[in-house]
Order: sequence, then structure tokens, then C-alpha cells
Amino acid sequence: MPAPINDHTVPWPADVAADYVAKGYWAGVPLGALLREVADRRPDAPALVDAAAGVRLTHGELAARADAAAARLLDLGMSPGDRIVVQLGNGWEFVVLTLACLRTGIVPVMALPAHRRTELTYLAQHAEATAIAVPDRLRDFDHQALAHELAGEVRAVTGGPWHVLVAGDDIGPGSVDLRALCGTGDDPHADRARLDAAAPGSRDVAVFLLSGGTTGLPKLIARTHDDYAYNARRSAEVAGVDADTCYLVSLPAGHNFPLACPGILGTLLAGGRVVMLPSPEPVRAFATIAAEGVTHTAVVPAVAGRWLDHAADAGAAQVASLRVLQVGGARLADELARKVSPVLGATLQQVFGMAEGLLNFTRLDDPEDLVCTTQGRPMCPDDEVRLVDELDRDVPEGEPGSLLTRGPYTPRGYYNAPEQNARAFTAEGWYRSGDICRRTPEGNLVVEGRDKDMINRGGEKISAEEVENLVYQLPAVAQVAAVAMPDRELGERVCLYVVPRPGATVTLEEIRASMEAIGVARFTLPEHLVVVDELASTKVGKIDKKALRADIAARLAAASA
Ligand code: OOB
Repeated sequence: MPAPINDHTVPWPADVAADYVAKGYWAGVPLGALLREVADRRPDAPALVDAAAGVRLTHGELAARADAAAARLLDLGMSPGDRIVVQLGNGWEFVVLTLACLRTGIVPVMALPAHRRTELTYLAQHAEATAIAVPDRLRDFDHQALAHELAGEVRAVTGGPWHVLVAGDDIGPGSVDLRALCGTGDDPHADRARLDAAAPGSRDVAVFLLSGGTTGLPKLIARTHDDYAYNARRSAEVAGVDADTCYLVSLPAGHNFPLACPGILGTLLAGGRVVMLPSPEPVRAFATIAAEGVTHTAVVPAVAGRWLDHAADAGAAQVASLRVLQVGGARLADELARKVSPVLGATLQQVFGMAEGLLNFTRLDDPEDLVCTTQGRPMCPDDEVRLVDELDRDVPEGEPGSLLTRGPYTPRGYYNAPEQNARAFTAEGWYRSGDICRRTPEGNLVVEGRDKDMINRGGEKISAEEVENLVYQLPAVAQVAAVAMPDRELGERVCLYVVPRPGATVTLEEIRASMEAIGVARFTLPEHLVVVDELASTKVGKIDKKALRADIAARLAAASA
């Protein structure tokens, strides 16, 4: 049977945890109970809108559905502590299922709709999941069929059951109808005593988030109820989210940013309303903002750019209700930042965050110049941030250094990953974010680059190593390196440098087709190929990625000159 989760997490030291409790960061109440309390206080206040599905729920209705769904998950045979891979689009089912999990202590593994066989198999096996929730189809992909195909490989690891929960009209044989499971708040088994008995402890794992990939496949980040509730609650304060807030989710809901910074959880905890939209495409996003009176939302810089272009063409009257536009996930160019407030009429809040924990925000009353040129400062007084050199020595104030952090919502290690933890965390429990930052005299951070081997494609993080491992499976490839190439629209895209085997040839199309055949998220596919005779190497014999990044930037500049 799947191993108990707590065997594989890295807890905060007891004295540190006691300090977080004493300071009130950790409330000692699981997220499901916190959300239930909000619903009890404001049952008739609107909570959730999914206009495409015609679903509008009050806090009372949402909590009743979450409780009923929780009871039905238990009736299926799932138990507190079991894991479910959640790969749903941005619809109401995502919210009800997530809340049901939080209520029972069944732990959602937040996968992305773009994930395919490779990522899903790994996630389900590594988390030892016994269930998966998917749409029937999404953008022409048959998620339901793939979910069933995974059964054998997952069971080989867990030895347990494999429930396939499907949201959609086409519920095939062997699938559980997720809409029925989440669809009404009326269930005789959903009595409070039963659910309270199943409720997790506040130090237990609430959700598994995925790391922004630096080593092969994504690592699992076990966020506890105490830490994630603080994450959501404090983010809501800093973003000015309260009971009057209408928060639009248009980024993939399983990302930390729209889920809890403050996102869905922070807004619901504040008693506000959440609107789900499948994508941030500007025409529909603007119409939704107008129709629902959206006050807050979160986007990545690439989307902010598209929204600014759209507003320049179509005007910004539709977004008049928008008060705060959070932008994060990748570096926002200062020039773009300066346009946000004048063009969209909303206050810009830069967010420099990570699924591993630490969140930096510019504050809503910060001076314009600071908001447009920095990525903000930590949200918690007890967030510890160091900027260090290659030997982990603090750099002089104002100089760029590699960011290390610890704090009340930054776990001390990845889930069941001792080898990666030895590299990604120091012996004293500091997380190495791999971001090169400098601190301004006012204490704000400016992200200047990174020393991790990752490509940030419009906010989606791609591990260079993962791409390289897949490309090495091609017989024609002798050597490969994946690096970021600069891109006006998305910030970065994946560029491949390949040394073919003697006599062999490779094309970008072949590489992409072979990766698609293996089954990987589309956003990881390389978009540019440079075939070379050899790859530059560093003094210690590693591939010199810095030189390759400079090379591709120079090639692109020359091509556009
Ligand atoms: C967010 O989380 P992740 O886990 O997908 O990615 C974290 C990494 C950071 O280490 C940094 O490299 C980059 O994304 N990043 C930024 C940034 N925000 C994130 N780089 C420059 N400027 C920014 N504003 O991306 C995330 C999680 C919660 C809230 C917001 C973003």
C-alpha cells in the first residue's frame, strides 16, 4: 500500500515551528475547517462562478458541495492521506474537488492540463497516488483514455487501486463521474461528525505543488495546512483582498500563484468571490472582467503584454472594475510595468514567488517607481532571505547574489527526494531558489538572472535536463544542450544545440515528433534547433550553457538586424 506521507516530508525544526505558532503564522486549523467557518459565517455571499458551465455558488453551497464530495471520496474507498493527481482545467469542479480534498486530508497533486504520459506517470508513481481527476477531453486530447492507460504502471508501484474521475459529458466504462461527485451538496453521508473525524491535522500535508523543474522531472513540494493557510491569508492582506473582492483565475489553477497567492484559497478565506476562466485570452478575459465586476487577478508578464496590446486596440472600459493586477512568474520588463496603471487603470502588484514558498510583493501603496522597477519584498517579517556568492558567503549589500530563503511557509525539503534536497537546500535548511537578485536600499528585491538550469517560457518552467534526457533517446543525437533563447512575446523559449552522430542528421520536426510520441507537455518542446560540430565546455568539462545562451542571443540579433 502507499506509504504514509509524513514518512517522506522534511519538517521544520520543533523550536522554529513553535515560534511560528507563537507568532500566529500557523493557526493550528486545517484549511478545510477554515473554509467551512467562512461558509458558516457568510452562507449567502457569492463564492464561485463558472459562467461557461452555468455554475454560480454561494459560500454555503460551495461548502455543502465540498462536504458532499468529500463524503463521496471516502465512500469510493479513499482515505485521509491518500493522494489524487488533479489535472483539471479552470472550471468549478477544480475548486469543489480541491476543497473536498482539504476537508478530508486526501492530498491533491497539482498537475497541469498540459502534462502528458511522462509527467503524469512520474507524478502518480512518485506520490503513490490512488486516483486521478481529469477532463474527458481538452483541446482535442483524450485525457480520460490516458488516465486509464496509466493504471498498470501506477499500480505496479502502489499496489493499490486506481480511480479515474472524469469531468465531462463522456464518462467511459470504469470512470467515476466527477460532476456527479461534486454536483450537489445533498448527501446523507456528508454529516459533519464523519467529516470532522476524517479531518487532517494542521501540520499534515494539504497539497502537493510541483517544483519549477531544474533536475529532470518536477519535484513534489509538500505544503502543510498551517503553512499554506498562512500563505493564502497573508497574500490576501498584501493584495488587498477582502469580502468584496472578485478574483479572476485565468492562469492554470494548479499553479501556486492563482491557487493561493492569494488566488482561489486566499479569496475564499477572505469571504470573496472567485471566477474561473479557461484561459487568459484577452477578448474573453476582458468580457468576463466586465460581466462579473472582477477586482483582482494574476497574470504572467506575457499575458500582461497581450492585455496591454488589447487595451490599446479596444480600449480599457471593460476592465474599469479591475483594481489590482498582479504580475509574476517571470521577470516583468520595467517598460511594460510602467504601462499597466496608465493603460489598464489598475494598480500593478509585482509578485516574485515560488511554489517552494517565499513570496515577494510590491505593496499597493508603494511609490510608482518602486512598483515598476522591483519585484517587491517578502510578505512575512520572519521570511529570511540571504543573497550569497558561490561559496554561500553573503554578498555586500546592493550586489547581486544567489537567493537563499527560509520561513514559515517555505518547507525544508522536497517530498521523498533526499538526493535533490542535498543540492537544493543547505544543511541549515535554506532553500536555494537559483535566482540571482540584488536588494535595493529600501529592501526590495530585483531579479537579475538565475544560476539554475531552467527555461522560463512565459512563466511555465522547463527543466533543461528533462528536455535533454528526452532528446538523448534519439539515436541520431550524440550530444545535446537545451538553453533559453530570448523571445519578445514569451520572454524565453527552448532552444536546442545538438551534435549529431557521425553521418546522421537531425531536424527540429523529428525531435519534436519523437518527444510528442513519448508524451510530454507541449510547452517543453524545443522551438529552435542549432546543429553544431561540438559544444563549448567550461574549464571543468561541463557544457558551457552561458556561452550557448550568448551564442543564440547573438544569432537572433544578427538574423533580425
Ligand atoms: C512562480 O512559481 P514557480 O514555482 O512556477 O517558479 C518560481 C521561479 C522563481 O524561482 C523565479 O525563477 C521565477 O519563477 N519567478 C520570477 C518572478 N516570479 C517567479 N522571476 C522574475 N520575476 C518574477 N516576478 O512563478 C510563482 C509562484 C507564486 C507567485 C508568483 C509566481
